[in-house]
Order: sequence, then C-alpha cells, then structure tokens
Amino acid sequence: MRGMDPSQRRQGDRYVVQPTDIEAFRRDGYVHLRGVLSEDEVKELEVDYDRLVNREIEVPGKDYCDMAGGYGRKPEEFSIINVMLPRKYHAAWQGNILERRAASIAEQLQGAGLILDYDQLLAKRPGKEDAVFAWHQDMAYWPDTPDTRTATIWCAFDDSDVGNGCMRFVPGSQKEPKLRPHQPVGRTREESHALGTVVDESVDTVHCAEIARGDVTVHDERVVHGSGPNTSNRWRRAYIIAFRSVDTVATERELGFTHSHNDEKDVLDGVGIDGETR
Ligand SMILES: O=C(O)CCC(=O)C(=O)O
Repeated sequence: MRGMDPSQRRQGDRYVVQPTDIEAFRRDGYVHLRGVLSEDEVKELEVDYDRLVNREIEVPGKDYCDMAGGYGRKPEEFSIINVMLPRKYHAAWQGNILERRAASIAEQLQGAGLILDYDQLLAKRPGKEDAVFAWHQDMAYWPDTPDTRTATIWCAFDDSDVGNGCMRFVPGSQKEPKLRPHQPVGRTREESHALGTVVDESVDTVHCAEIARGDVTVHDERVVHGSGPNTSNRWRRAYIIAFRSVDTVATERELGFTHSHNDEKDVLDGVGIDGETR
C-alpha cells in the first residue's frame, strides 16, 4: 500500500492508515496523514467553521477564548481564537465527514473502544507574534485514568507551515517515563487556561509539521507539542477532534470534566502542575 494516493485512501467514511503510518505514530508520538479531507469536503465544513470563529454561531463564556492569553482583549483582538466543543454548540456538525474519518483513523492507530471525547477549533489570526501555543503534553491537562490511549486528529483548514504557526512536536517524548512538569502560562489557570512545559532545543529534537489543507496530524496523549507564532499574512485554522477510550470518557464525565472551559471542574486540583505524580 506504500505510495497510495490520498484519494484512494479516502474510502467513504474510512481513511486507510498504512502500516508505515502506525510505525511512525508509535515511534514519534504523532503521524502526518495526507488528504484526509478532499478540497470539496474542507470547503463545505469551512463555512460553519468561519461562522463559529466569527461568533455568528454563539459559543458561550470561556468556550470562546484566546489561547495566547490576551487578558482583557476584545474577541476581535484575540490572537489564537479557541472554540471549545463546536459540535455541542452547532449540533448540525455531529456526524460530519471529519468526525467519521477521524473515528476510523483513531481505531486503526489505537485499537477498538475509542469514542469522541471533545472537539475544538484553533484559529490563529495573521500577523500575530504572540499566537504561540506553549509546549505541553495533553495528559497534563487531563485527569489520570487507567486507559490513556488517545488519538487527537488535528486537521489543517489552511496550509500550515512555520510562517503561520504550524504544529511542532518533540518526537519520541511520549516514551519519557514521567510527564514533564507543567506550569500555568498566565498568572492563574482561571485567567489563562494554557499550561506550558520546557523544551530545550539544544537537547530536544523538534519536528515542524508543515502540512497542507485537508491533511491531518494525529498525536497521542504524551507527546510534547506546541506551535509557533503566526508571522505571515495568512490565517492558520485547525479543526481538532480527540478520541479516548469509552472508560476514560466515562470517568472524566463522572468527575464533571467535559473539556468545556466553563466546567467548574475544568481545572482539576493537582492536574498539570506536578510532573512527578505520573
Ligand atoms: O493548534 C495548536 O497550535 C495546538 C493544538 C494542540 O496543542 C492540540 O490539539 O493538542
């Protein structure tokens, strides 16, 4: 199947993941898959994507926020517009083509028994030096559960490169025995949701994941990743869908954790600060 064209890999709701992709995902903690959505499929979804980002579809409270921090900024000044849980606020998206293909990718990479845990839009405005997504491991944000398998599908709605702030990964970091220590990026988690950890580029290898519109990267729950500023005159829009195990999602919900930034339990005691605990 080596060299299979993306149009052949899209088979209805399924996207064919090849053995070399599975190897890369296990080795690096992430993998780049080309052409998961066709141009026509992106075009159809981006109409509502832009309505969500422009607040023509209402997204309440902190589920519409600036992941760059930006205390006291007006929405039109946000550098990284973050829309949490778009499928909750725009039910017409439930079951859309990206959700269906992403589910098939998650199963091929991580095995059976995963369900959609949350979705998210992250849109970096053009010309924003501070549109930096701090280095982090996703597990630092989440409660600990016995089955941590995760496949986070990050779909580019614009060609994504170093100029507009593409994703960057520290390949292999998912194999480190403990989570790296994380600290709030702002003064408190309530003020800014983001957590950050340290990457030393003289020691850590960094891959810049330059990918085309309609491509995805898929990452797991422990790989260190983040993204740089948008110094270009282009947007960098991403549509993200994360799959986790049925049991993990049930445990999260029992704890009152839905990935909404409006949850009372959004910031869990002890989570994300102390790398020694896991
Ligand atoms: O879009 C970005 O720059 C960061 C996204 C991310 O960290 C994630 O999806 O886990």
